[in-house]
Amino acid sequence: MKLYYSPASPFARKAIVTAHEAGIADQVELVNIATSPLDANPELLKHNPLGKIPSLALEDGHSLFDSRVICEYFDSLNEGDKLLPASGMERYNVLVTQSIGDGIMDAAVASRYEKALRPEGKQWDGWVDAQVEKIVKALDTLEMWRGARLPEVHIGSISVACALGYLDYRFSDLDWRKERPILTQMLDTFSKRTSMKVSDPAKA
Ligand SMILES: N[C@@H](CCC(=O)N[C@@H](CS)C(=O)NCC(=O)O)C(=O)O
Repeated sequence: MKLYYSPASPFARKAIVTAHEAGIADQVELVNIATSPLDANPELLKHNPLGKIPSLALEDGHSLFDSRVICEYFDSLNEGDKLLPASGMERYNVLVTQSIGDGIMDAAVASRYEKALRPEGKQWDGWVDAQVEKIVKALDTLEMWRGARLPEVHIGSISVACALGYLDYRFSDLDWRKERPILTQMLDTFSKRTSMKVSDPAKA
């Protein structure tokens, strides 16, 4: 199967990290592709009408997209400990942790597009500030919420680790580690994992 990705995309990183943690990375061929909301890559559009990465092309011709779907598919192939618990509150805690991680990435990517893609005279600082506010509130919630079980490896903590990595990569002036020792410790520990090392956007 082929995973369309870009090294800078935190959602694509989440899929790559999950493939490694699920023990199936050797089954995934990475295809580095450039795309943008204003100029979708034609090759990518064959697999995802939304033109977004990550997108996964399966051998049988089916395509899967949205990092949540791709990560769940990778976990279905996982023969070790599952990254998404099968049922109960454990499952929903992991899923909502993933939602917070994905939400941080959504807000961060939206801010990045506002600054990098929108013509200067049309940029709206108030809108960017509102996205940053979402990020800050989400980080504060994760710092306090023990239900997120951040030291463990699951689809939720993978999403959060990729979100924090993206903040380091694109939003270093946010200083997110300040007064957030639990998240700081979490990313320090996560960053030592092979899955995170091989997908580090700063080393691409
Ligand atoms: N909900 C999607 C979001 C993916 C996403 O926004 N990817 C960005 C790159 S980080 C993208 O492909 N942007 C191009 C576009 O919006 O057209 C997921 O979880 O995979």
